[in-house]
Amino acid sequence: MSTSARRSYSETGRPVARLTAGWKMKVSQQHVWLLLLAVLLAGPCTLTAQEITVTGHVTLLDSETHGKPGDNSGAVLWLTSASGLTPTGSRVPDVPPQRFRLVQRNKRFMPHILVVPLGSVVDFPNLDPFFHNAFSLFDGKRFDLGLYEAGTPRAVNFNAAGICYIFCNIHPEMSAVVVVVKTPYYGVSNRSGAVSIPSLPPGRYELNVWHERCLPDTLKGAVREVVVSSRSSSLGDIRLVLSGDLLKSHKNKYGRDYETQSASQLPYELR
Ligand SMILES: [Cu+2]
Repeated sequence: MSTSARRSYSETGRPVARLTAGWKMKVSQQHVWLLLLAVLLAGPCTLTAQEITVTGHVTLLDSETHGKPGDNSGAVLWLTSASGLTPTGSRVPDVPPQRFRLVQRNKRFMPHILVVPLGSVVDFPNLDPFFHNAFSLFDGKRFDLGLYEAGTPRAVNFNAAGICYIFCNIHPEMSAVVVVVKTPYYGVSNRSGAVSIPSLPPGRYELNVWHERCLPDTLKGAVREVVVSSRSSSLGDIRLVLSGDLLKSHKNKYGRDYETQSASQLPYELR
């Protein structure tokens, strides 16, 4: 409060009580703001103390490697609760809308495997000096981005949960998988097989697993309930039997075999 304000109040004869009340109000408002600030600052600390990072290990059993240690990457693990509530009764937190990139470069989709929370948008920039296509028509979100060249914006909103196999209608060797999950709790195994899923509230969850070379029955058999607590944060070793390369035998977007590459490429190449 300014000096002039103080003077004008004292000149009218009523001001002292009002001034005092005003100050009291200001002081109590300050207390409220300080309390709010303290709660805001303390909140995340309290939550963090209850959140657990779950770890696990994936072993991919491939008959081609004859039991030798191989590449254990690309297995997707996610933890869900069917009720939409966390096992402690609070609502599963909404994952804010996120944006991802699945790039087309050197006739490859990169990354080959992408996990996104439901509702995420993925950009598909073409970074090659010739046309590409991206389509997904067999499972999960279905779309066909048509033929397009570098600099043409193309994006897809993945608003349906599931496994989305993505191919290019010109280049049969191009493939990617977008795994759309309805949970913020997911992770992907690295080459050594390690998986880490951060920030889980303690409780019971359903563990789901996916790998592009696993048959549906193998994946169904891997589903199990897990208990997450400060004393139980390991998923242990998850062993998955691999089949042949299921993506290699895919069809084009018309459900037919691809034509020979040289013939199919000619109309679209710019160089
Ligand atoms: Cu292509």
